[in-house]
Amino acid sequence: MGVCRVLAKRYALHRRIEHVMQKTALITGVTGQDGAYLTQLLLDKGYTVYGAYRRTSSVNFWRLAELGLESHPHLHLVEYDLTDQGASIALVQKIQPDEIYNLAAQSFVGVSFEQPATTAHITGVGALHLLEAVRLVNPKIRFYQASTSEMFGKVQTIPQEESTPFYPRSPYGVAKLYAHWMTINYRESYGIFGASGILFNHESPLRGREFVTRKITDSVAKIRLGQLDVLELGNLDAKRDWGYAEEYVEGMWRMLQADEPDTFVLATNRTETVRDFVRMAFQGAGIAVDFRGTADNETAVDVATGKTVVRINPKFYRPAEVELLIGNPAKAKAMLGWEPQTTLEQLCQMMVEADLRRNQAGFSF
Ligand code: NDP
Ligand code: GDR
Repeated sequence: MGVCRVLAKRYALHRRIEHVMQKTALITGVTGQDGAYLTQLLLDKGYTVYGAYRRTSSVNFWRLAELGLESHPHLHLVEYDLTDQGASIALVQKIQPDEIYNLAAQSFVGVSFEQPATTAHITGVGALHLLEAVRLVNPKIRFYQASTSEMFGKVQTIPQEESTPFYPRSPYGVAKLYAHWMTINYRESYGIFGASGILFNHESPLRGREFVTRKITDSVAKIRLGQLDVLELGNLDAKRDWGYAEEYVEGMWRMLQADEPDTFVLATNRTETVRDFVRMAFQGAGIAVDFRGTADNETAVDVATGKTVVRINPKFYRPAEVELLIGNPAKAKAMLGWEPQTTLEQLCQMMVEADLRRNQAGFSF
């Protein structure tokens, strides 16, 4: 009887410690690529996660569903729009999170030229709304801002690192730069733990189909399966530093576990052209392609059949382009122990295989 009571007491104490140690996180942009992977990571670590999504006529949780998280008992999906200051304060007040990951954004560079003001409101001022909520509700809440290599834009030095000067080339890049500096300003003005992750492009089978890597792997899969004839693209010469999204969300989490708030670059330190990625994706689907012609007349031809499988459509060009990105993640490695593991070849293969599977099943988001 005595032993039982001691064990019961010990169990209760253990549960109390567990409860104290169990953290609560708010993730904005939970329906996006990074939101899904970060939700998975934090749930695996025992967090209670509040995933914020905005109201639309048909909200889509397909990424959470793919990861099997949609009905996880510790995931609470809450409706929230980043552009609403009052709603930001109310949400933070209600949830009282230990950590906030601000992943919500109008994140498509191309669209930011068509909708610069919407992009500024969501991607720029939206971050300020959350920072204000942290300042007013509880300045001890740790805040992560999803900054981007697009802030480097017209690059001045190679590779880009935390101290490289910024020169954004799109309304999206400008809006993100505002949010980045506001995060630093709240860190310096109010002592808020505001971390800014300058993340280079990161991709995965959960990437949206409007972004070039997934557009390519999805189209290559369709061409392989006879569901599409030609893939139309814009600038094939653009060079990007592409990493694997699941690894990058781990970097976000590490930034919020550090002793001090800081700014970190996450990247692979390798850059390839869009053309290289196209070749790699076709190869992953068992198709060898040959590029012919130049500029607007460039095409890629299936070597086995002689059919044109890629052509240029100038409508995918941008008014101002970011030509070359390559990041140096040395600071993240030294201070956070973060390093990319997956090669671009592995990442591309993973995406092609996922898209072959989905398109074969007649289902692709
Ligand atoms: P996604 O485009 O996949 O996700 C963006 C998310 O923001 C979606 O959940 C979207 O919701 C949500 N959102 C958009 N507008 C609002 C709004 N007004 N209120 C609330 N939520 C909103 O982006 P990623 O997951 O790829 O990226 C995550 C973050 O990291 C973004 O901020 C992006 O700009 C940034 N980033 C991304 C990089 C990358 O390579 N992936 C690199 C560097 C930075 P809905 O589903 O309704 O559209
Ligand atoms: P990016 O990604 O603009 O780098 O922003 P995206 O995949 O859209 O473009 C990469 C490069 O490919 C060129 N490109 C095309 N792009 C698209 N989307 N569609 C095409 O048909 C096409 N053809 C060529 C683009 O011109 C560009 O040079 C992404 C987003 O996730 C941002 O939110 C994030 O901040 C940055 O990565 C880092």
